Formats: sequence, C-alpha cells, structure tokens
Amino acid sequence: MSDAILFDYWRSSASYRVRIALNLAGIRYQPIVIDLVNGAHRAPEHLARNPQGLVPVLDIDGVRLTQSLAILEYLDETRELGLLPPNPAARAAARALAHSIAVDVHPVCNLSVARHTTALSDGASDMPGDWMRHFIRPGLLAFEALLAGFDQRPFCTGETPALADICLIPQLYNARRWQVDLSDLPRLQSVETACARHPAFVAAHPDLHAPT
Ligand SMILES: N[C@@H](CCC(=O)N[C@@H](CS)C(=O)NCC(=O)O)C(=O)O
Repeated sequence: MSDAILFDYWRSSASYRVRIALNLAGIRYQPIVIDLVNGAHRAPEHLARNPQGLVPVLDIDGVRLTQSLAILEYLDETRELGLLPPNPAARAAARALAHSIAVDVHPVCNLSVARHTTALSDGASDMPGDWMRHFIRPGLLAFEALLAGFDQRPFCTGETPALADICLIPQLYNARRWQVDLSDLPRLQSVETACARHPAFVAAHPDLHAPT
C-alpha cells in the first residue's frame, strides 16, 4: 500500500531530489517510470499530467504536484522535514545555495537542452560531454565557495539533511556521469560522504531505480 505515486526516471536529477525527500518523510510511494530516453515524457498521457512534459510528477494527498522545488517545499510544509532554517535570513541563504544548482546549473544540462546542442554541434565528437562539463564544473566550484559561509555539521547547512543537500547530491551523481573533476572540492566531498551514509539518500540512488 503506497501513500503517493511518483512519475519518475532513474537518472533524472529532479526526480532523485523528490525520492530523497519522500524517503526523509518516510512516505511509501509507487514509482511509475517515465522513460525520458524513449520520449515517454512527450506522450499525451504524460503531457496530461504535466503540460511541461517533465518529470517528476507527484500524486499525494489528493493533489498532483510538479516542479521538484515546489514538491520539496510542499513535503517540508506538510511533513515538517526541517529542510530550511527558521530564521528568514538563514532561509534565504540556504535557498540561494540550493538554487545555485537547481535553478542555474540543472536546467542547462537537461536532456532536451543537451540533445539540441548536440544536434547543433554538427557531430562534434565530445558532445554533450563538453557542454555538461562546461556548466557543471563552474557551478560546483561556486557551490564549494558558497559552502564556506555555512557551518557544515556534516551536511551543507547543519546537522540534518536539508534543501541544499537534496539538490547537491543528484548534481554530483550527474557530474560523475560526465567525468567532471571533483578532486579539489573538499567541502562537497565531505557532504557527499555524509549523505552516502544516510538511508534516505542511499534508497534514492539512481542505481536502485535503474531499469532491470
Ligand atoms: N524545474 C523542473 C525541472 C524538471 C526537469 O528538467 N526534469 C527533467 C529530468 S531531470 C526532464 O523531465 N527532462 C526531459 C527533457 O529535457 O525533455 C523541476 O525541478 O522539476
């Protein structure tokens, strides 16, 4: 018996964020695979769920939600996950950290963007890898610098996993997929180590959601 349905794709960073948050909330969910590689997200059936033709989509509490950041905030507000600090200035700073990835890096590395840029590059040999590295590495360097302003204990913004961790870990998975050099990013590496030990992050890992 599940409490929610997640329209999901294993390698989707935005879906990965929502899987982590559902696990943090202890919500049992039924995953329904929307295969982005074969174009299932553009099928009328999925466009009826989300006219943007994107995953994730979450059915929960009798409502249908899209946009991973909106879903994370909904889960935080209804399940009191403590994803953001109470103080308004600290909240703004924590959001800015998370958004530096979710709003600035992730969209330019989306499947449709990578495919379009590959098509425009006229067969250049290292597309879309060059494209991905060009945007991911500076985004992560900035995240590393921003982290210096937080008290890492051991997560990005404190003792418990929060919004920034949920946005960072899927981006790191994606960075490794595209062979982005992370060796000089010690703060990121220590957050990654802490998250890799946390059951909510472990259970959300793409390898556990890959098609068999
Ligand atoms: N801002 C949206 C982005 C969702 C998104 O970009 N999803 C990707 C997978 S991570 C997708 O569905 N891509 C399909 C495509 O690019 O055509 C969110 O955070 O939910």
